[in-house]
Amino acid sequence: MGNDGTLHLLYTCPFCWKVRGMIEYLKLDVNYHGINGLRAKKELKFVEDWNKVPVFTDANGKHFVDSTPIMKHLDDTFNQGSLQSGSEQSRQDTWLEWCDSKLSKATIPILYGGFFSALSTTRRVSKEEKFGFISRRIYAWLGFPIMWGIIARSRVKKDGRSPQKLWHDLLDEFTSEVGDNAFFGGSTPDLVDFAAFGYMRSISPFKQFSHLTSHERGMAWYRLMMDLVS
Ligand SMILES: N[C@@H](CCC(=O)N[C@@H](CS)C(=O)NCC(=O)O)C(=O)O
Repeated sequence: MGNDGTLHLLYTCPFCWKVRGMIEYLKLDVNYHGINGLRAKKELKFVEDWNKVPVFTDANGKHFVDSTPIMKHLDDTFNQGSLQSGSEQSRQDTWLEWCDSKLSKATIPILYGGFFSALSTTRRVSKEEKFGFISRRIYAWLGFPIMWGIIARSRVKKDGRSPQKLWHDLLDEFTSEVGDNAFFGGSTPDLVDFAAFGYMRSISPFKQFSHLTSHERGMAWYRLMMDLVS
């Protein structure tokens, strides 16, 4: 365990990336424990009534679940809640909800929405994640038809836009709310910046990130965020 706690995660999970950005920004000493996604229920049975990642366990062994509440907890505990105090509360709540409902739904279409992109994503995920010998093979064979054939295709069809257009529209919406400021939070980032950043960053290990890099304003904000965590 790191001095500040442990994060159970999947390395390619967008919700986990939200929390990871905060951990890096706050320079916390947190141990990352990658789970086997096909055994999530079993691996997370130490938490009551919850079988999703991320799960944060603090230095006293107390568990925290759900990415946005975990981010708030980290900010309260290690940062005097300052990522939650700058902006008007209702604006921040509205946009946190926007990130969790809109950006979260855009990750699967861009990664799995096309036949070849789904194939390459599945291959990449099976390399990045901590699968066992058998589950890596199960994932490689079953992950692709499920993610592409069932989940992503129906989402893309329902939305009607190409996954790239969807991301560009969302980045237009987000960056116009950022306006002339550097960040959503103003001259410094707030919780919303870290939530949006996590979703966008979760695409970065994949080749489909190139569809996002053509969004100039989105990338200018993204680079500023990157500077804060690296
Ligand atoms: N609302 C949760 C969603 C987390 C979530 O859906 N995580 C996925 C991985 S990307 C998961 O653990 N799925 C495992 C399962 O549902 O069994 C959060 O923001 O943390």
